[in-house]
Amino acid sequence: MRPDRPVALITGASSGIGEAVARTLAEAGFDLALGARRVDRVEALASELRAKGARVFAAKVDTRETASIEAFVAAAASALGALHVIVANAGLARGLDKVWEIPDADLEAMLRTNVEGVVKTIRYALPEVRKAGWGHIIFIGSTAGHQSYEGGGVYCASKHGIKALAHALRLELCGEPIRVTSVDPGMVDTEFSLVRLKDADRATAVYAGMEPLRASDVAECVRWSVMLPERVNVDEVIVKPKDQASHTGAKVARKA
Ligand code: NDP
Ligand code: 8X3
Repeated sequence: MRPDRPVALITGASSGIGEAVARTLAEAGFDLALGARRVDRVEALASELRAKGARVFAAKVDTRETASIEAFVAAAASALGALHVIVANAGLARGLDKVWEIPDADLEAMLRTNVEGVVKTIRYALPEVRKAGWGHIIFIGSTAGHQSYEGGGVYCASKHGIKALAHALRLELCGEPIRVTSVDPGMVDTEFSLVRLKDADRATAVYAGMEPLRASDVAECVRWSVMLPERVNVDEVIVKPKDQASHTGAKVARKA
């Protein structure tokens, strides 16, 4: 049974979707464990949410580093007494290189963060969720996990990997009081494109003439999946802007 004040652990809570999920779940009565590398941002968010009544643990975590994830999860569980909902959100894309061109640094950053970091977050958090006796693992996948596009081979591979992990974990946890959901957005206006392209004008151009999702729209999908009755498991949510009809950018309605 869902506790009165469940605890949600969110990786990548310093911006975008992770930050929005933190705000939305705080509003819904959750306590929070928030982590990212830019700990100053996470601490500022934590102060704001504490002022609204949530108990919030905030700390630096680098999900490319095994020891960092292990320490973050252990400290969060110790500070808040339990972990129930795990939002494995930390992730990024780097560049638009073709498969044969991608620099090792970008290849490693994407696979270590988007796949290995997610596996290890679950590895360390799952025993705490099992101990708590009620929980939900939320993956933040992508439409890039459903359809690949040129220049996105490794990012798409990482998000296809998330889909595979979510499907496997759903099977593995069947019969336990732990639900598994993958929320897979299309274009969302966050820092994602700036991180990927390292150029403010190019990042802005990604969303030119169309209305992308807001991070809060994706957070609402997370909240909805978690708040549905216990008997319901939302396996997968594919959510795109009304202006985006294909999983890739191939069919996006843009005003001139
Ligand atoms: P942002 O760049 O705004 O946020 C990414 C978050 O991930 C930041 O909080 C960042 O924190 C964190 N992060 C990145 N690397 C690490 C790391 N090594 N350790 C810890 N935290 C890390 O982008 P979004 O909010 O859009 O991205 C969130 C997730 O949503 C990602 O998994 C992305 O793939 C996915 N997604 C995004 C879409 C979009 O169009 N925006 C669409 C579909 C999926 P910090 O840098 O402080 O460590
Ligand atoms: C982010 C969406 O289309 O840029 O996951 O890959 S896309």
